[in-house]
Amino acid sequence: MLPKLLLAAGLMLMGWDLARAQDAGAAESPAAAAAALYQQHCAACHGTNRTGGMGPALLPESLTRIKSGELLQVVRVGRPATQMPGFAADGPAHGPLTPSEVEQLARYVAKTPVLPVPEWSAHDIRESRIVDAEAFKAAEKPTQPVWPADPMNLFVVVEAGDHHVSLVDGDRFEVVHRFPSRFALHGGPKFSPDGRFVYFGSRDGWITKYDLWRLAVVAEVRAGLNMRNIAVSGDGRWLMAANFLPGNVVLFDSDLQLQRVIPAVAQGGGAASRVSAVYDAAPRKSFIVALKDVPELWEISYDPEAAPVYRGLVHDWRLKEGIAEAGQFAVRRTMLDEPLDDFFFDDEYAHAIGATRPKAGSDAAQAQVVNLDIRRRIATLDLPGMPHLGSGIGWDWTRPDGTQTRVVASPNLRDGLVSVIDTQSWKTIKQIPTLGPGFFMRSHEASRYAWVDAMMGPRKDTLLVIDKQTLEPAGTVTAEPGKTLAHVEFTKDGRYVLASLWEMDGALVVYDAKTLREVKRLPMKKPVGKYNVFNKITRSEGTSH
Ligand code: DHE
Repeated sequence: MLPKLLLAAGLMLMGWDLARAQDAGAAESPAAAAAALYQQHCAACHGTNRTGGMGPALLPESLTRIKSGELLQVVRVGRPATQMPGFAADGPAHGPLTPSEVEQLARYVAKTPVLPVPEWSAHDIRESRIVDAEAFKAAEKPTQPVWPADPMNLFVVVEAGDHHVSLVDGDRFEVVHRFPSRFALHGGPKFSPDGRFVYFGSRDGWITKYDLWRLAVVAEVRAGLNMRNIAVSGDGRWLMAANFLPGNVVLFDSDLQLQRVIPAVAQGGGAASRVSAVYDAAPRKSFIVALKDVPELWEISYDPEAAPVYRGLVHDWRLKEGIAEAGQFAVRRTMLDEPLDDFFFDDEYAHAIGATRPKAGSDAAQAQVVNLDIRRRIATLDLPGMPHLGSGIGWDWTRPDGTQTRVVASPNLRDGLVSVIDTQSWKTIKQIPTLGPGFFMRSHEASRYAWVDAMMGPRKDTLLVIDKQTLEPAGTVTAEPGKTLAHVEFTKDGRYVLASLWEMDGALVVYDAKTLREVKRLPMKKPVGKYNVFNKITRSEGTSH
């Protein structure tokens, strides 16, 4: 009895303390007032510590890409077609908040970090997994698409405007199906090797496995609180998620069952890091991981036959000296001079080409070329601005003297140019001026052109088409003057190019890849990325992997 009484008294005191602290806080600072508004109006859906619930996470890390005006508008009037109501008293829903409270709240979620930093443990990951029993059972059986179109020429289009995904028949250019996605998908969705399943990753850490042929969500899991991207192994058996918060990589099987959590910690248990990105290097049977805050590049093999990994120095590995870790899923580290922000590979996956951020006071970024077998940097390229190597593509190129080589090219987030690099000499052979800083670059084996946007500059409405041999501009394409046009993907045969008219009342615009003429337009809500199943699963040289 006594312990119960003590507990009750303790809880009463705690409650009193809390209420007193909140009262004092509310009187003291606008931040405390905003925090109280949050707990009163938002916590039920977005979580008491803002890590998400029925609604998305409201952490500064999750909201960086949302413009402050847009955030304000969502708090004021709500988000159509979702459970998010409008909170402004002067808005259409006549909510409970004054204009200044709406502002306070929007500023609070966008700018105030949650302290202590929220955690997301292996237990949380396991607990978050949701499985649709019927879809899961059906996913194990062979089937045919329930829609009449070529499943290899299907496009998966992410519409950020209202958080939906559209599936588009790449022959007739018609929408086959449209379904709601998790909030704020980011990065390219990844496909199973047969193209039947697609995996989406959201900035909030949710991963969704979707059966494209049966049009059903199979399973979902939350890998972290703020995720960068996901990669699926070439054999389709494994999926790895790269997280900013908490800084780690998380391994799942293809049904999104947790296998292991690997914290992003420097060699020898040193500094912790966020993870820049993870990609599958299928020919190497491994995932390659770049750390954002620690100068290390990791290779994590999913090959059951992978050689053991030895920690520290060993005289002779054949004598099994030192402590060896089983090779599969062990971290094999390449030590770098600088952390890599983003990277991609040459054709053979022998090298990773990664960008470091420009140093304070310097104008130029650096690209490091890392040989993945000898595990060290073999070349450094000085590239202007901020190359977006994750969007890089490669193609065969004939030098002016008639000899052949392979080049890789990268758009630039800060300067209006595309850097073209010879992968034999690791020299920059040309900086092609574009219409402005851009995000994405695409081509196709069957096309002589590469397409690049200028969405970060005043000419955001125009795509530049570059001749891959002459490395000269070959034309431009504008859908609507003043409206952003960006991110293209080719059809399976390379005859057509689909581009995003990146507006709330936007469209998917189809162009003839040779004549550059518009062929068709499909209305969409802020279409972002689009992904052709065949180009993805065959690792077409013109698209991202
Ligand atoms: Fe992305 C892919 C990083 C901002 C839209 N972006 C990627 C990938 C990385 C990355 C590492 C590769 C993931 C993959 O496909 O597996 N992106 C970053 C950033 O560091 C950056 C600059 C800042 C950030 O906040 O993350 C950033 N990205 C954006 C945007 O603002 C974009 C334009 C709009 C949005 O949705 O957030 C955007 N990123 C995309 C898209 C892809 C992408 C559409 C997939 C490209 C593809 O074709 O594969």
